[in-house]
Amino acid sequence: MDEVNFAVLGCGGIGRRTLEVSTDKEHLTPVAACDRNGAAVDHDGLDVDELLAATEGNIASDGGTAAASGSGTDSSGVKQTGENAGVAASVQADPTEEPIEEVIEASDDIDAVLIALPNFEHDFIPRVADRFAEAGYEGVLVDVLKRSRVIDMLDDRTDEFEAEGITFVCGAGATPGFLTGAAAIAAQSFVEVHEVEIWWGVGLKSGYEDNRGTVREDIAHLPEYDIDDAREMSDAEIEAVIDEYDGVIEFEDMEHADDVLLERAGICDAEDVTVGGILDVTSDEKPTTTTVRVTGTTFDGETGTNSFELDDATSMAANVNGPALGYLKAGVRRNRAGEYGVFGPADLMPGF
Ligand code: IKT
Repeated sequence: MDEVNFAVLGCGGIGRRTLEVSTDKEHLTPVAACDRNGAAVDHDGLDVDELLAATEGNIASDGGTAAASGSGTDSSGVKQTGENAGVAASVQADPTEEPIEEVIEASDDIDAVLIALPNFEHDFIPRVADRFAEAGYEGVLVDVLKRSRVIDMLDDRTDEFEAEGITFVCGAGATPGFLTGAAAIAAQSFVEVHEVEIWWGVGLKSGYEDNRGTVREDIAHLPEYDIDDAREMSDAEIEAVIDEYDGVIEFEDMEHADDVLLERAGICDAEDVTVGGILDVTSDEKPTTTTVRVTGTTFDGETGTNSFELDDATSMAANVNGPALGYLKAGVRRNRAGEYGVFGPADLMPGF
């Protein structure tokens, strides 16, 4: 494929690891990165090593991604409990109060933008997309959002994206994302899919600092909390919740968009998809093997379950950021072929 210039909005764990993974991938050149404090733009390609060294251990307590929106109501609203320079510490960056605006202004030669921002307000990522559309951006937007209800908000913008020439790839992390795509492949044996069970395991002892944003989003799935609680809680309060569970939290019936993304691809009903998993912040070992199980009936009347397992040795960082960049490239292919609108991971797999 031809070269792809891309930008990353948000330089917390996901943003930084995506930049790192991209250096091992072909045809990908990161040309812009920002967080709430600053923006780095270099049309010849960022020096990723320098940017990572400058931001490592130097991110805000919310993961450094929360308020890359610039100001006011565009902030995702996480309570700020510390001040760090973030991207602005890089020699390639300038401090700015309008980081997303800086990237939009530089977006003429940007083929794809990875939105690596947490979504503590459900319409936050759709509103970021609006800003690109209103500025006349023509290219790919990719997000790693989790919540099912955001997909409808993006679908509502399909006409606008098509008119502007935007290809939006939504839910492109691990789950939804990698595992949704795996379910779409596993469903190919069947003419009717009865059930999709997604079960993940994540060990985040050394990776905890880098993934505070993800852990915060996970806490919002516990029955006693919601997204507003998770947004408002201080870091100490989040850690107190984790301590209540002795560092190992099991999640059931998570509102993850794998369900609507599989339904809109015609594979099964959203209500037949379940997502759950175990997060262990006391160990880097996965507490359980990440598995996708797809049960269905074949054309010749057999009922079977196709299973897809991730290796226990592959990290969450590998399983989120590799697929995110893979879906980004798939989005660029679609965009260059003139296909615009909203695509989920299952739409980029064999049809059902
Ligand atoms: C996500 O970031 O996609 C969701 C997180 C789960 C990641 C699963 C990775 C599994 C693996 O590496 O084996 C979580 C719900 N925050």
